Amino acid sequence: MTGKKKSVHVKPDYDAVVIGAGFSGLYMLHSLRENGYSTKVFEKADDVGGTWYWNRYPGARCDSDSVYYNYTFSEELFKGWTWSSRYPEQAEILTYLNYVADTLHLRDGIQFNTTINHANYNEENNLWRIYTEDGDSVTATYFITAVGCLSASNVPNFKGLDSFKGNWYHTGQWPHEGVDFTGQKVGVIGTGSSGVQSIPVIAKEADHLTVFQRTPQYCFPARNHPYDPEFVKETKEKFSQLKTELRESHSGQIIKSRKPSALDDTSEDRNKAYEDRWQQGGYLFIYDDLLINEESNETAAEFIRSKIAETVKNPETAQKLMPSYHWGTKRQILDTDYYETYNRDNVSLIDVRSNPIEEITPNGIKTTAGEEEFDAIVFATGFDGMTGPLFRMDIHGKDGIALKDKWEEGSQTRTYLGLSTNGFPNMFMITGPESPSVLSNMPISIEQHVEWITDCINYMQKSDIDLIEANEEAEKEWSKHCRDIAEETLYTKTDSWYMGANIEGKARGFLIYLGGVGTYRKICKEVAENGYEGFDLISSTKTHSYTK
Ligand code: NA7
Repeated sequence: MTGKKKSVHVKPDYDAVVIGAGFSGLYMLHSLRENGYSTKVFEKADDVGGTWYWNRYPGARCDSDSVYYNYTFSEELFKGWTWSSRYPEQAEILTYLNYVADTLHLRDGIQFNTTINHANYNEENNLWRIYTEDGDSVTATYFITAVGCLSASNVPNFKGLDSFKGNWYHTGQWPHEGVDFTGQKVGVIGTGSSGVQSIPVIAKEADHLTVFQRTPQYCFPARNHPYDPEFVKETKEKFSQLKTELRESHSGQIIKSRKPSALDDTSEDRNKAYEDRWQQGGYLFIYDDLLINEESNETAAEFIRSKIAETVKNPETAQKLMPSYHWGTKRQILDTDYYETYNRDNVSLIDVRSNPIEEITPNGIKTTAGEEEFDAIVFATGFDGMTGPLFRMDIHGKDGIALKDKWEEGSQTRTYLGLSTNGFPNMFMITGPESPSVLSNMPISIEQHVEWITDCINYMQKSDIDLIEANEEAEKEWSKHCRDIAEETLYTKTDSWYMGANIEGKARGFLIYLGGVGTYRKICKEVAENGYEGFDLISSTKTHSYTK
């Protein structure tokens, strides 16, 4: 729908304000600048990097193949960088993002050390006012969130945490100077990706490590290895082809040799295929129906359980480590020596499902099985995913409605394409809820959003449109579509942060579009080609500072 509206003409401080200077914010800044828009980025940290700035815990590394885990919008950038290995460590990825920021001269557009704690849409002026924690504010026509999906750390509200006399850390806010656990008794709570990556490394250093596990995980070996220079050379040579393949693929990665169903193979052939992948390392995507068909899924689950039994020497510990939920319906984890770590004399495992944590005491952690003393506690307890980082910014749209209230009322997050939400005009979310986001290769999904948003703003400027707002009906349909697809899979049968289930009181619902990166790209493209179908577009005579 296109309409007209009267608004008071106030020139904003910036065309666009972007929050966050990780993968999303850096490219958004570059793209808007390239198109002539005055843009300001606010970043809480003192440098670029986002997720890769904060997550410095021991063992932190990428679990996407690094040659796909980078920007593809610039051939020059792509060819100017060489990854050392298949799954590089956090420090290397952070260096990559610094390389991008420096090559594209982005730093002068970013205000570091600045937390945004409020953003307010002013209907009369059709402007966003964005407030810093210090009380300063700026105005912008477009408000763009590039805050990542996993940036709001979750430290569970354990009784007595304040009384703990030792040091405690959350994996997502790790001290820059590192932590030396030598000679210490350490407790790690949580066995998601962060716990599984850090546990083997901490175990080597600590005097004793106790792992507090609530849900056991299906881990698959990463078998990280340095890249063969010939492979790197070939990858660079076929840049254009690779870029197209990644963008049109299902998950934003190149995944080889899939078969339709695990049940089409004999159990011998299937186990051989699983065994080959186990030896080779990487994700267990061998059959297309693993996340759809319970029987197929169980074949993968059972294979990993058999590997746990084979690897972990103490049968009682092995039993505790065996998951029973549907394989792959929580975040899949690639590990390095995770199960092997439980064979060490200095590592023990407490199942907090049977023996819940009662409180943190001055000296350690007390479960229903007793108290254990620690010098340090590591919370590998994850994040308030997807919506958490947005809620922490206290965003208010039309009629002063808070995004949190909108999404929590009726217990439902609702977006149109994961890019926009009704009642919040001229606000765009990069990798927002109900887009492919965390179930895709993030940089590829980020690029698609950044390019779509830039095209949309260009369209608005050229067509003299001042305001774009997701239509309520289109939003309802999109949300329903996302949920309908999710219901066809096994994902919704498991409590996970994909479902908002890890945070007490959080609205439940599957927060990711599962139709695939390539399909999603096509849908977004068609929406744009059809004059931004599903959005209300409003124009007035307002002047703007478009400079190209
Ligand atoms: P995750 O995947 O959310 O893992 C958090 C872990 O912490 C998980 O094992 C949780 O158990 C556990 N947890 C959370 N709260 C508690 C309490 N109260 N008591 C005991 N255990 C608890 O976060 P990660 O940081 O590991 O990974 C997140 C993403 O970051 C990952 O996908 C990577 O992309 C990087 P649960 O399974 O909920 O029972």
